[in-house]
Amino acid sequence: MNKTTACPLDCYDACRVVVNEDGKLKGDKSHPVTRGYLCPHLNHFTEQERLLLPRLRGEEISMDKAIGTLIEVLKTAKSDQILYYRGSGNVGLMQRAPEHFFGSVKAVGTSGTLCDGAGEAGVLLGRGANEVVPPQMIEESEVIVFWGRNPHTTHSHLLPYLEGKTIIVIDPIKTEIAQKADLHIQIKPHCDLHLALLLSRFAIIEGVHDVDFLENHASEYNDFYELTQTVRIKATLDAIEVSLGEVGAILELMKGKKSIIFVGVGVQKYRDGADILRCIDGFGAIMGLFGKRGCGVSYLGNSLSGMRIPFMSVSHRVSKPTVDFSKYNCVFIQGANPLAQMPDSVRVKSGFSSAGLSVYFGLYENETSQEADLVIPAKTFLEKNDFRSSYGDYTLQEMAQMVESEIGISEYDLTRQLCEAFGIELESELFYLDCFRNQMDIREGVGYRRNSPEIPYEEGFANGEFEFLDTVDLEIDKSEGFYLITSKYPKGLNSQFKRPDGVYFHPDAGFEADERVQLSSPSGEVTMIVKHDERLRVDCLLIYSGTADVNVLTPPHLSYEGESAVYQENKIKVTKK
Ligand SMILES: Nc1nc2c(c(=O)[nH]1)N[C@H]1C(S)=C(S)[C@@H](COP(=O)(O)OP(=O)(O)OC[C@H]3O[C@@H](n4cnc5c(=O)[nH]c(N)nc54)[C@H](O)[C@@H]3O)O[C@H]1N2
Ligand SMILES: Nc1nc2c(c(=O)[nH]1)N[C@H]1C(S)=C(S)[C@@H](COP(=O)(O)OP(=O)(O)OC[C@H]3O[C@@H](n4cnc5c(=O)[nH]c(N)nc54)[C@H](O)[C@@H]3O)O[C@H]1N2
Ligand code: SF4
Ligand SMILES: [Mo]
Repeated sequence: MNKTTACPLDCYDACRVVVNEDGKLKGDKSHPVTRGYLCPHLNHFTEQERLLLPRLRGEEISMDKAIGTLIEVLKTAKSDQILYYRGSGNVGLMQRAPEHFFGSVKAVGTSGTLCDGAGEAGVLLGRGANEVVPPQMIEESEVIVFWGRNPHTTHSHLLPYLEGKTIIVIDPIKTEIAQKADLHIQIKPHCDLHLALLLSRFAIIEGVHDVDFLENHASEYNDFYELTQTVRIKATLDAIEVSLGEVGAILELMKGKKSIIFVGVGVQKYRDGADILRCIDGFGAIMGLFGKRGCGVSYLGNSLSGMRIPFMSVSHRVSKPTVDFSKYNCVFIQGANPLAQMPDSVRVKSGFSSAGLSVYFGLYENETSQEADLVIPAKTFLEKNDFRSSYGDYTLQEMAQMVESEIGISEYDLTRQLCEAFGIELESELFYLDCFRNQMDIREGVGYRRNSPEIPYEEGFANGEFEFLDTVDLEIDKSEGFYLITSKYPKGLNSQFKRPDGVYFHPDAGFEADERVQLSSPSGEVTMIVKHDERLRVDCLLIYSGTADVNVLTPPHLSYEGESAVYQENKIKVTKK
């Protein structure tokens, strides 16, 4: 008999997965998002080479010995010298179980993100809460805007909904969706704030703004209009390399139409990422896109919003993108590969090597497992019980254990052993699973988070009104060098599965395919092999997320709001080797 679970990977789609009698994974036709197919990550999931045995300083050991060693070190370390660092290798809710132990012993955890935090801070400042537009809502819309988001790579189950819709894409790369779009604005990177302000200004000048909506839900819009008037039109259009005709064309296509703007992490990998999202939201408000069927501005949602998490959480935290591993006697890494994925890799690697006991709890061999003192293999999502809440819609799905395996340990079982050794109270696994199950509403065979909105912001904004940005920094980075675009790779998921390599340039950028170039930024230097990609602008270079050493080039700064990494802040100088 077929059994169903859900995909645990860090992805908007949160697919329902059918496991047939031979253990093969398939998409579920009856699920409104998956509609029958999975992506290559899950189609080849069971073929992935994984860690089989625990290791202590290079030597294979038993699981009992591994956990014994960990307990010994944890017992002697002071609580403020223990760091708990969890990544997003598996976004299941039971991944939070170990935090119950680390929170109970008053260890240090992390705050902020390597991902969407700058943008989310902007969303929260404007709207008060972060609600997403589920893909099914596209059926009721007419115009879809992809703004710094690449659905063919990162949200493929949204594509079937796009049939027959007018598509606008704002992206420095001519992505697949840009090639199919009715209008593609190949904007210069880090200029989205300016474009959003100009769009808002011209929307009002041309009278395509939604006065009713603004009077009722965003009454300060005249102040925002004044702010947009501080943008010098011609000089700004020249600087961001967008024409007046293109601004007009966006408004013409959206005028009077039900429109959804899907915004991705691409626009906010900068220190002022929060302001950028807030200006895009501001444009959405000017057009009256909130609280209506078939409309919306949708960023990455918060998969925990409205949910009760029954585990203890850490009370003391340090910023994740800038954490200094060298300060801790025990560093516990779970579901993450910080040596490849955190910014400023040179600093991260040296900090990690001078930490006391470094522990890697994961599925695969990678940069972090290679350097860790103690390696503990995890169980895969098919081998343990969990629940999956989505950040691309409001689904909450049960992930029941599908197979037995001798390999690895689950997050709950490891937590249980640690709690036992320290005399910390922990409920049964069933208790936690029931707690998540009790927060699920099942409608037409699909589980949803209880109290999730049918139409985002239908009840208005959490702060009463939409709050526009009231000051902006309009400076455009004119420093020397190429813009770094570091976006997601189709065949991999951050540093899991197939790893990309090389640096991509437009063929006219002055570098030959296969030649070696030295790339340098204020953060560091690396040598990479050149590949060509005609979809790029000539002033940009592309190094996919997951490429070894890409983060040698990225800075150790936090976004001004949201404690996020800012992967695209540094310009890159290139010299031939
Ligand atoms: N296949 C695959 N899927 C994934 C992932 C993966 O690694 N691989 N990762 C998952 C994760 S962790 C996340 S957070 C999501 C992210 O999903 P997306 O938001 O789609 O992420 P990115 O690919 O980083 O960026 C999207 C687009 O932003 C564009 N961009 C870059 N800079 C700018 C800019 O300054 N302005 C504008 N307008 N556009 C810009 C890029 O060219 C890119 O096409 O994807 C998830 N899905
Ligand atoms: N240059 C650049 N850097 C980036 C980005 C970028 O776009 N460009 N994107 C950033 C973003 S958006 C994100 S979200 C981060 C992601 O960065 P990380 O959170 O570090 O995620 P991954 O690189 O996918 O590493 C996940 C690891 O989790 C482990 N794992 C998988 N499943 C399980 C499990 O069930 N249990 C346990 N214990 N472990 C498991 C696997 O071994 C895998 O190696 O990277 C960020 N870094
Ligand atoms: S990675 Fe995303 S698209 Fe692929 S199976 Fe998982 S949820 Fe679906
Ligand atoms: Mo992410």
